[in-house]
Amino acid sequence: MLKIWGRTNSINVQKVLWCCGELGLHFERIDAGMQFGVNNTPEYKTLNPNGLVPTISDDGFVLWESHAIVRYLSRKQGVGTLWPADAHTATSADRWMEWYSTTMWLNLRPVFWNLVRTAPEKRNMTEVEESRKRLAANLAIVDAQLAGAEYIAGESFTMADIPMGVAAYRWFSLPIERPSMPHFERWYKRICERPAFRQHCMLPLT
Ligand SMILES: N[C@@H](CCC(=O)N[C@@H](CS)C(=O)NCC(=O)O)C(=O)O
Repeated sequence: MLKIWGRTNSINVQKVLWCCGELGLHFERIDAGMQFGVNNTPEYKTLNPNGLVPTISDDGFVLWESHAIVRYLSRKQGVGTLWPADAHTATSADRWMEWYSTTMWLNLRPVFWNLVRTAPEKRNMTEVEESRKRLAANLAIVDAQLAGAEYIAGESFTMADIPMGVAAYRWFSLPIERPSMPHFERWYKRICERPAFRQHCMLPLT
């Protein structure tokens, strides 16, 4: 049995839930994080010493880090779909996931955190604007990639579309200036048609 710990409004939990939806996996989800607590208990920290969500247990195999979980499930259940069968496409997908974590997320996080999780009078709007500009520059790279491909890693939907999809939902939902990016917008429209994305990711930002 696959167990997933994490609250449904977490961007990192949503990646895992969406991935499960794409793969048609059954799972049990346990609320954890923020108002639910659980993640700071000694029991939880034996599973994930960071005290963060998501964490999974797949028949006793415990794993944390959302991208590692998406890669694991994709490789286990989605070879030829989420996990591309050929090494070049799989590695390219992996590269975009790495780039999301090491580059794009660092710019998205301050925009999201200030505008969603911080009281209006405490928001650092200078940080929001500087991060928004850097994020727009990151997304221009994605837009250029999508000018020559239907999806992030090529002609079909893969695990690489998952982090980009949850980020895109925030980019298009937050009250921020957005330069026109026609290829990125076309791709996002198609992502919004996916039932598992609608179910797990298109939720109010809280
Ligand atoms: N790199 C980790 C980051 C995990 C993380 O920061 N999770 C946040 C939620 S998005 C968290 O657990 N915050 C504490 C809480 O929810 O109480 C991953 O991708 O899984």
